[in-house]
Amino acid sequence: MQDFKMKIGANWCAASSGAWIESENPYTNKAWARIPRGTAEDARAAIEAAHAAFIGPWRKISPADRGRLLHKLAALMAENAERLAELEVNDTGKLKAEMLGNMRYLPRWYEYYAGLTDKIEGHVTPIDKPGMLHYTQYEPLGVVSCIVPWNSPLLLTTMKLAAALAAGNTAVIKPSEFASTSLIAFAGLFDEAGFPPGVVNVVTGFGSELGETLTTHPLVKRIAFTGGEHGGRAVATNAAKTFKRVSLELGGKSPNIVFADANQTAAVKGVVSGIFAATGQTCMAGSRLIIHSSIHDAFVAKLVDFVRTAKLGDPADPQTNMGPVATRPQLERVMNYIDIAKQEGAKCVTGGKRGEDAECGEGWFVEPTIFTGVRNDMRIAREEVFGPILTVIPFDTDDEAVEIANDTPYGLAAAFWTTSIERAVKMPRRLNAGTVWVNAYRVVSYLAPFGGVKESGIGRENGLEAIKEYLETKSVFVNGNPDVANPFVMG
Ligand code: TXE
Repeated sequence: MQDFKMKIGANWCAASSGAWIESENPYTNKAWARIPRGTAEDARAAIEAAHAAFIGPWRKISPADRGRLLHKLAALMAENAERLAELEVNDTGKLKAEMLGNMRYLPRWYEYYAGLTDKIEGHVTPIDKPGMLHYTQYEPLGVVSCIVPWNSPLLLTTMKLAAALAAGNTAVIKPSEFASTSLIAFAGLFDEAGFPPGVVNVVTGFGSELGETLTTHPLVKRIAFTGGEHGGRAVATNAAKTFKRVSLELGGKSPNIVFADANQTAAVKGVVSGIFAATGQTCMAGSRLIIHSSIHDAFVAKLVDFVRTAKLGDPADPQTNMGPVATRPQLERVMNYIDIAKQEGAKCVTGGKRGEDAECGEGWFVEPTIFTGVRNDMRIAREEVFGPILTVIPFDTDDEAVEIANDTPYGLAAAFWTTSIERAVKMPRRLNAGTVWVNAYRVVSYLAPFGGVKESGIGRENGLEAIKEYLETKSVFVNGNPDVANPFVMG
């Protein structure tokens, strides 16, 4: 059993209460590490350390030097990719091959935003007041609380932190109680890169015990949250009470539409990876296959054949196609939804059980599961399962496909498969989602804005515009004639 400590300012610390939480490995079904069960007092200490760094050493570092530090961090992440991937595999059961790819790609975020640090330029306004100069300047906000879930700790943190730091803010990261170790190891890289202590802090523990402080403390100026609806609502309420800026990246029930003219071989692969990658535990999972009725039976048959070849087992084995579900509560939730779907009258055409292959051992496996005969008003089509369950819903006309796709409280992502150029051009506008993929699924880039509409969230991460989410615009008026006081007062 390994112990991992929190990072508060220059110190590595246990919780002030002395309590620990055991981190379980979903493949072995055994606790493998301990993380501190941080308290509100620890959260306050981390916020104060972040604030001290913000008003102290971090502010004194020039934007270009801030960029150099971020480049060093990116290089260290690349060097440590293997170790960081292993930690996430231990905590989440995600495939090592996928995590390694992930870790090797994440440094790009820091490199990209490093390049922006010295390009955050205000402008001179052609102001309508003679003799007066007006300009804008962008300033960092202060301490940012980054609250992230268990499914992709480092990726989802990076999507917030790289822009936040490049803009000149400092941060307190609160990982999920189920998956904290990679972020603790990551915090160590900031010391190695030469960041001043306190720029990045990590406090671990339960949302119910730390969340209130991290979202209401007066020194926190911005909250960046990814997680479930319940936590998201609590965070948004606290942000409103204390007028903090907030972004929320919440769940989804994303449609993956296959038109009759699609390349079916490509679409089958896209549908499978859209829902079963990461064992269905991604916010953008394509959990509703909306398929033209003329190809329904043949396409479902191909899907089932493909899915049945999936090898479940050790996430570290390169031959494994699907790992376990990441947490015990999640396992119960997924199995419960399988029962709900059956009770609602959906037909399970493959899967529907705990993984029983010899390679599954004691792990928390669920077979990749496909339900046909699903209507869009069933719970299995409306509620986010966050597991390896695909629902199949037929349609006849393009209008009907759009109506079904948009008939959901969520709006994170949508995809469609077609060889028609007309559809490729027209459909993205008609789909209510923050991201639309055409003949693709699950493509993410540090360059491409990501976020949801409707109950999938507020705000955008990644790309050029995300840096503005971490900046305040200051408007400066300079009266060029100091002898004439307030010549243009309004109101
Ligand atoms: O998320 P939580 P959970 C979905 C998925 C899953 C459900 C619940 O359907 O079954 O959400 O997952 C912290 N104030 N997604 O319970 O609780 C918490 O400690 C402040 C979607 O794991 O939202 C953790 O660090 N913070 C999803 C983080 O919020 C609070 C990813 C996320 O945990 C808090 C994961 C509070 N009141 C699950 N309550 C996605 N969109 O990617 C909790 N937290």
